[in-house]
Amino acid sequence: MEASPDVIVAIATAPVPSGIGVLRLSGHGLADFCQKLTHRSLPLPRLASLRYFYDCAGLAIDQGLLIYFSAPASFTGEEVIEFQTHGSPVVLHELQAHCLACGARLAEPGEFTLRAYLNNRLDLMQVEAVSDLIHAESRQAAISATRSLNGEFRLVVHEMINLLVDHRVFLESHFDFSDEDVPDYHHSSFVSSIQSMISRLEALMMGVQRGLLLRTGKKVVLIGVPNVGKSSLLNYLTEEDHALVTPIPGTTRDVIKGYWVLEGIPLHLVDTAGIRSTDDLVELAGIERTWKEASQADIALVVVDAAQGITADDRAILEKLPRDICKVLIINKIDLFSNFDPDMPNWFVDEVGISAFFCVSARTGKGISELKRGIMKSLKVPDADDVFMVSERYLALLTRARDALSASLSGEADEMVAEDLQVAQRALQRVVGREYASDDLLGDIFSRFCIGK
Ligand SMILES: Nc1nc2c(ncn2[C@@H]2O[C@H](COP(=O)(O)OP(=O)(O)OP(=O)(O)O)[C@@H](O)[C@H]2O)c(=O)[nH]1
Ligand SMILES: [Mg+2]
Repeated sequence: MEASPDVIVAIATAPVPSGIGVLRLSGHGLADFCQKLTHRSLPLPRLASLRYFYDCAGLAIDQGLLIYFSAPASFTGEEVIEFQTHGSPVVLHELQAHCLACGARLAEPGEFTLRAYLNNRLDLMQVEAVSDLIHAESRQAAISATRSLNGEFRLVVHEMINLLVDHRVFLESHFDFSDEDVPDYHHSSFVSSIQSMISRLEALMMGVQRGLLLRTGKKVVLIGVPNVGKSSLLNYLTEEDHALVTPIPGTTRDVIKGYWVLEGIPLHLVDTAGIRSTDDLVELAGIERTWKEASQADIALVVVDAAQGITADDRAILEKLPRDICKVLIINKIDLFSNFDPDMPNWFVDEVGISAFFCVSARTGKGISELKRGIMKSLKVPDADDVFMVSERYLALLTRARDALSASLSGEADEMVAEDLQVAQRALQRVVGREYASDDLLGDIFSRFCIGK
């Protein structure tokens, strides 16, 4: 991907009737576009100017605000014009058509941000933060993305690179002037400096892991025999009437997905067809899907009916679930008893491999807050003070840097220590650097964007 001198245009807002809509142009020589679309010259940069906007036929189609940004003080680093129209998709399309007729071309997804990157307005981490912010599914995810966009993460990494450079300079001078009076490098201040860098890296890694959890969330599947209240629980937890609930066993036949944000963490909750032996082809196909969903889940909520107790069929489900997923047993319908006692011996918990069990009622909500706390615990949220919304790639680089620093502490010769420090520095430079970004990587990152960004 290379910078192109074309003027690009895109509708930056969602294509639905709304309060305002924004059409964005970026490139050079935008005075001509301004003249043709508004019949007036460019206003002063960064000042909102009230204008009529004209279509290809020269008719005023809307009146709104025009803001001009001169290069390089704009999002893309080029000249940019934003037309703020009334949010009519028709108006926006007509104005876009006029821009195309004046020689602009339609922007590719993410092309505005790509230009910002190519013109050094944003580094790669900030580019990804823009994408994360757009796709943020919770308030915490948005706040974290904004912090990455502001470069807080980058700042910490830069600080560490500078420290490593200092250490390397010191070591190199040791090689060059080894006959002279340069103090031994393996002194305690080196060890404590590297140890503190390792701790800072580990804190960063925790922050990134927490950010990843906030961004991607976890998949939680509700599974069990028919009629135990899986769909009722889906509806209760998501506070939406997603799934049909009836007293007829086998009501749910397909996979039903609900979105649930638990303490800022997006959970993709999946209700499934109840598992039983049946000749009904539709139900069988549904049950096949249940197992497929379970095989991809992070957590399985295995639901049983308090009135039935744990049956052989329930046990069979627990045993058939993949070993590596977290299994939480939910005993539902406890409202049917005045004082429900689960009578769950420890040996049973161990034998069926569940991490916890909860007694709840999807009808009255009893026990649900304990269940929520239990699910939070199963999510193993990394305990980080800072949350960084950066891509998973950075986690691997931070890990490499951390490992190289740990190795440097046991390096026997100065040359080996120097080499470890260099590996760590390179890994950190790749976190913040531009020079290592291959075309493939850029393509990957920018393809996640929407048109107009
Ligand atoms: N008393 C009581 N009834 C419940 C509770 N949860 C669900 N039910 C009832 O149990 C019946 C089955 O509930 P569903 O949520 O459809 O059960 P399901 O596990 O999704 O069933 P299938 O889709 O057939 O697998 C319905 O009549 C619900 O009203 C509960 O906590 N207490
Ligand atoms: Mg159901």
